[in-house]
Amino acid sequence: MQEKGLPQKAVLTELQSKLQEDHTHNSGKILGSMCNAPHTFAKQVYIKCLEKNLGDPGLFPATARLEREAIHMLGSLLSNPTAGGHIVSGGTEANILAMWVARNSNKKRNEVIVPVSAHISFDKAADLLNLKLIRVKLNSMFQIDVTTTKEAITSKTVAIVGIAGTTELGVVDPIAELSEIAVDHDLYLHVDAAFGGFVLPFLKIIGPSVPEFDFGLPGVRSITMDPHKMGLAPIPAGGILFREEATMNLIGKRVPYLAGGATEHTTLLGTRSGASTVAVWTLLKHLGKEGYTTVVKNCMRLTRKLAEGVQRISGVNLVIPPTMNIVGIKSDMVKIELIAQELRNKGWAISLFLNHIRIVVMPHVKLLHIETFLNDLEMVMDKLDKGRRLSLDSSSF
Ligand code: 0PR
Repeated sequence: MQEKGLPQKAVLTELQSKLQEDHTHNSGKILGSMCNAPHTFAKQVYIKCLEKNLGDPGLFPATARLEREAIHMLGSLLSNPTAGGHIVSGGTEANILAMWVARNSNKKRNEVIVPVSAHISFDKAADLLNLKLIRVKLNSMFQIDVTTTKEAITSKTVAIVGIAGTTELGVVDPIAELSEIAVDHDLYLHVDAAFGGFVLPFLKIIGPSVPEFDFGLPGVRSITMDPHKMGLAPIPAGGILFREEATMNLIGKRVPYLAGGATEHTTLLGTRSGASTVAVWTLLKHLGKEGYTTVVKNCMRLTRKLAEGVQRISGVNLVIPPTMNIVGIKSDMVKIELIAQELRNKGWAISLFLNHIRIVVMPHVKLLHIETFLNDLEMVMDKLDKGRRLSLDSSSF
């Protein structure tokens, strides 16, 4: 650190030039992220609330009340307006909290059944909490295989995890069937709807055939649902909801000395952002079901455009028809890594999984971006196809 501070103007100039390298959501080039440019209104309230610390709720009782109201609003979207929970730092913390509660519900057991599609946060949770993940294969629709799930249950099983909107493909596991299994075997069922939580309730309003995934199913004990993904909230804003508020006591730690008075922490973090909670509350109030339904409707319209466009390009295809605004693109003609590299060379920030490229059609993605991407994909496939033919021709000599 330098001895003497610089004037604000000089620091800003340096900062601006250093930040130029970063991608921006508004460029439309980010097609592989589940995050967004936050909603303008949320940003306005966020910066007004930066001093609020929910780690000491006695100092900020009004903000703590807003957190409860936000959780109740989210709970009502998930068929349980009396759910307990927190606005946390993200889906990772939410999933860790759920696994922590599950483990403490029966400390004699340590096995958690997860689909192989489970997000990496469950590996982190298992590592931290000394849990053993039992990974279950997927069926042909990329959902957790129910028969294998039943077979995986042992006297050590403490919980099952189902995903409502997988990271790779946006697939929804058969949560209703998992719920039955959980009830039959008295197991904890956690649903990771980090992405799908802000999509499925609104898809249901648009069209009828949306699979059940929430507290309406008796076995579901907790749900992750992230405002900083499809909820348009500024980072950090994850959501963890428990069917019964009291369940959180299983991980409660009393902090006696706080300035606002003794409190029980039921989150991983101590000091934590009240601004995030206020921003989430504000957006839920401002957008309402109608606003979020419009957001999801637009994303799905563009998702269909993208899916149709991909199917028209020779050499690539869809992994499966998209359930929500996540599209998996595969190729039987050339290695997927080559396609990804060519697209990245053209500036597209896409995600590469083992056998497919993932596009997440977030609200910052517009029609022009989809059209430009499809053009580029077509050009890339032409180029790679020509290269492939040339190498086939030369190898026939
Ligand atoms: N659960 C699911 C189903 C997820 O897809 C994710 C993150 C999480 C939990 C964890 O959420 P946090 O990242 O909030 O802790 N899924 C995104 C992904 O892996 C995260 C992400 C977001 C990655 C933006 C890249 C990016 O640019 O794709």
